[in-house]
Amino acid sequence: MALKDLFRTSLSEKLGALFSSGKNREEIIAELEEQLVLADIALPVAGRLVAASAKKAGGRDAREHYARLLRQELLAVFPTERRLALANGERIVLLLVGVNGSGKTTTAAKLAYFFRGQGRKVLLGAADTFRAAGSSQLALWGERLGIPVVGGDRGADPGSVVFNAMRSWQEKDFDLLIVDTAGRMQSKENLMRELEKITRIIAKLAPGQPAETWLVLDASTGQNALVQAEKFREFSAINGLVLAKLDGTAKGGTVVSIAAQMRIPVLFVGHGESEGDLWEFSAAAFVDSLLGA
Ligand SMILES: Nc1nc2c(ncn2[C@@H]2O[C@H](COP(=O)(O)OP(=O)(O)O)[C@@H](O)[C@H]2O)c(=O)[nH]1
Ligand SMILES: [Mg+2]
Repeated sequence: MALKDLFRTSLSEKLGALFSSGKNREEIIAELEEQLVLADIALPVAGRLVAASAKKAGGRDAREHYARLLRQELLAVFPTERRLALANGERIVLLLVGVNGSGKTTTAAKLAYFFRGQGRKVLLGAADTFRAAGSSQLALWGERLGIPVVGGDRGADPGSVVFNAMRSWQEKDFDLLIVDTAGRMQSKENLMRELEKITRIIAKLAPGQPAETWLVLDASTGQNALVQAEKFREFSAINGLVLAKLDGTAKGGTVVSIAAQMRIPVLFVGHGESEGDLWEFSAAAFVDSLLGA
């Protein structure tokens, strides 16, 4: 399945019916907002999208313009498209952070599979030594996918796992090191300190790194994902989002809400529990999926 097919049925049909109905401008505006909210776009975001479309539509007949204008407004929610720069032999450390259960470990495995599929040499670092199964869960993925994993025992210092993983990454000429981290600590301060320490170790062994710190969010939790995101933003320099568990939300509007409120590029979306259930995010394909292309 392609990204543009993930949400094809929900909003697109409703809007199609709305735009081809004989309703007047005010009715269309009201119903448009309602439909966006029903598609899981947060009310303030839906309100802004509709107001912006209505303003641009001006006095013209709403029906002819709204579909096009709404598409433009939705695309504008995703201003920055980034691709991970692995071209030209660039070598990258990618740190995955997020709360417990958001999908980090699964995403680490999916990303490893994705980039290996692009011909990259990938190493996984299992720095979630806090949770009993955290490190071995990634080791199992590594075994299944044939991708090497550097880990540590339960309770081991995550910093030392990262240190060892960095050494392997450098000595054995891997293109990409994907570091999975713990999402839960006894306190927020512990988690913060641990992530800071990991970041420091990476920066010391490879100055300028980590180039990438991605926040993995459980998109099926809607507004709660945003609350989590804000917490993490307080203490890590996040420069990319991965929205996991989109299969747990029928409508996809959560992606719009998160992107609109975070203003951090959405880089990948997860939609299922297997290694292949990951898509590199494209705003155009995603908006096509929401509105029907
Ligand atoms: N349906 C679905 N489940 C997912 C997805 N990503 C992760 N999961 C599941 O969510 C649970 C928690 O994921 P995990 O990777 O362990 O989260 P972590 O605690 O952040 O490392 C596991 O049961 C995963 O199989 C996804 O995109 N879709
Ligand atoms: Mg995990």
